[in-house]
Amino acid sequence: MSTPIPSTAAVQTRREGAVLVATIDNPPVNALSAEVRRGLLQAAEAAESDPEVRALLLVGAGRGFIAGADIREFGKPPLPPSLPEVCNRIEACSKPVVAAIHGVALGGGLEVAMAAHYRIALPDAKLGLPEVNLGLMPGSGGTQRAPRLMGLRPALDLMLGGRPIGATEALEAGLIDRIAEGNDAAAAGLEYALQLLATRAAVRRTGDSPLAADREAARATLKQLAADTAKKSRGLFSPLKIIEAVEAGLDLPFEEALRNERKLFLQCIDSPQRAGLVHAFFAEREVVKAPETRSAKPRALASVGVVGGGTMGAGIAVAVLDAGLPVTMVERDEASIARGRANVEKVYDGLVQKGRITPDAKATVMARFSGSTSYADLAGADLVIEAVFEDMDVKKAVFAELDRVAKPGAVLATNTSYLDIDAIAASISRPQDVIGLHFFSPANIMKLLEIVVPAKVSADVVATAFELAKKLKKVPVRAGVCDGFIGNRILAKYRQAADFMVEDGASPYEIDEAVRAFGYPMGPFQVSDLAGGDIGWATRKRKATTRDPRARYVQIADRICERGWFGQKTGRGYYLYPQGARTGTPDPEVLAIIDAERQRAGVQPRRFSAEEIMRRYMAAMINEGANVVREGIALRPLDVDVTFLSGYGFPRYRGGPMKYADTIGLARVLADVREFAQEDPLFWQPSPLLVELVAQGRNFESLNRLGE
Ligand code: 3H9
Repeated sequence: MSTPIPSTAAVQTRREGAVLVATIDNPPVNALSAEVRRGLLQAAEAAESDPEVRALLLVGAGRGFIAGADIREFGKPPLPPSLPEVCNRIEACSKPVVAAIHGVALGGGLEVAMAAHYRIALPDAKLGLPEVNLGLMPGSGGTQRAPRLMGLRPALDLMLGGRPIGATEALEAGLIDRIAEGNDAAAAGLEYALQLLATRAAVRRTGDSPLAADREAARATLKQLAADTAKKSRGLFSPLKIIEAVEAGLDLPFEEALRNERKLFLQCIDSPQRAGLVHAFFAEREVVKAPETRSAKPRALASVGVVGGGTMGAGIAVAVLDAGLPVTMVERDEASIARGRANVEKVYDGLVQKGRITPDAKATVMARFSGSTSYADLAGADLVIEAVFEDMDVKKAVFAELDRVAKPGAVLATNTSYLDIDAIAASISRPQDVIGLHFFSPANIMKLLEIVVPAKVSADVVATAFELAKKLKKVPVRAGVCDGFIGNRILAKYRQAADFMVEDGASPYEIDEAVRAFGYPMGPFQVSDLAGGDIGWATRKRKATTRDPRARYVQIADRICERGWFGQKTGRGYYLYPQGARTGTPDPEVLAIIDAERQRAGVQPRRFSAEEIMRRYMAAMINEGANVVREGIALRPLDVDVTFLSGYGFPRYRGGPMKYADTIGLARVLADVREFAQEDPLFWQPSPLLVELVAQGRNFESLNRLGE
């Protein structure tokens, strides 16, 4: 028998005998909105004041327990009650409180569970404190309660790593008390609560126990961890705050430690890193909602063909195999297909060697792979991805074959990074089926997938490409057809800006250092050495005839390539790589080549500060980003951001180049472009979109929200 008592829409309460069951119901993920917080507070108070209630059970409706604080509320004026207040009220309850967890209990969600007195979880539960991924730290007692339940080191791993753990691990760590079989969290929780009542189990407040048994040992651990984290986290703010909050908890009374945690949490909330990371979180969820994914249904996608077994083709094949789909690879002759198969196998052999997969698992995956020298074997494929040599005639020849053999309705994709996909589509009888799928190398690892949409393609083909990205766990960004699409088109501009700076007096090493200090894992010249200078060289030669004769052209890279110095694979490029070293050392001969080029160009070298290097680098990137948005090549500024976050190593905590531009102010970016234009007005033409936004006092974010 259950007696109905007042509920809010977001937290419904009902009586099950002596147990008050509070169900959090705030789709899609039960985020802790102000209404949920109010509802939880009311439930705790109702449990306390109702003499017939002897225990409180917290459970989530739908897919999971609670996914955390409502991220959309960050940066807005706070609404009462605060989550710490709610958690403290739950913990203070004089009757046992049980949290029954299924699906996710993340961030504030796990903090609610840790404030309860007992925790039970279903086997599918994922428990985590991922705040660090958003530039935050647990702010509702997590830094104090997690170490008390789990021990210092496991709690710090949970908070600093940001990755959730499963139910079994949580049980072993002491984070939960029990695992229940089945799929009904409410029933399991109720049974547990009744058992607790039957055994007269006491209220058990996490905050009552000490944070660490041996404070001196804990202090030493934290000191070491802080030093390691400072090194590893490359300028991130919140990991050190997490350690600081835990350390303070060693000495402070629990309530004061909570107040201190709150103070540090608010510092994180106010940091631009939090704004950048939350922007990245939502932008990554926006990019998948391209118009065609709403207007059309994807076509069937059960088998994939790949044409070409080089590095790119093999990487794509691995990505598709990893998604559980069968792959047929076609190459022009037996030797090439043998090489293609070997390229695929090499990836799995590497994983076997590292102990990441078993030889049996490799065999299972390879059983889905077949190689062929006949296009006819692609007749059954739902999707064929072409990854052959980057040359228009070669690509058109492949597409003529595909047009001949592919079944009606098969999606025909090209992995070109520069070529005109409209021209490829126009060369066959079914342009509506042709799309660009621009993978990044190594294709089985890199997250970004540019989905390049030519004029004649049908909407369901675009929707299929997004479906593929989902299966492959890639981050898809919709791009229009132009030279370089979103990413490489913008890259070409800031790379040029970097080359100009080198000719004007900065060394490649200074530029790389400035770019790394900004938060990138590598600078542009290191990237060039890694990718191979020959690729860019071939592109420059191809474009030489169409280059604007008035445009400034720096020849340093050509001088380096002419010597056969293509980077890591040849042992030297901009850097020296003695005996196959992975990190390069500066090369005096490269500096001499640069000097000679400066003299030839009649340039008087000058010094560049790291700050000026980044001003120019970013101004070139942002200005071209604005052009890409203005021309509709990217749907919105956030699509540019996601492209650079997922494919080009842009520091995530800065949110992407367009978010960064908003952070420093578009007026400042425009002023920079105009200042640099005084030296080179042809290169530094302010983007009309940038000019317009500044004139209207708007930012890029205002364009992200259009159409909502
Ligand atoms: C925190 O808790 C701070 C506290 O310590 C202290 C406070 C004082 N809020 O990812 P999906 C939306 S910090 C608002 O596509 P999935 C999401 O935007 C928080 N909205 O689904 C999307 O909306 P739309 C710590 C949220 O099944 C929809 O839900 N928690 C939130 O692949 C579906 O999401 C986290 O960091 C949220 N917290 O994955 C967890 N979460 O449909 C962040 C999701 O309009 N969330 N949305 O695009 C996740 O990791 C994943 O979303 C989750 C579901 C695993 C939950």
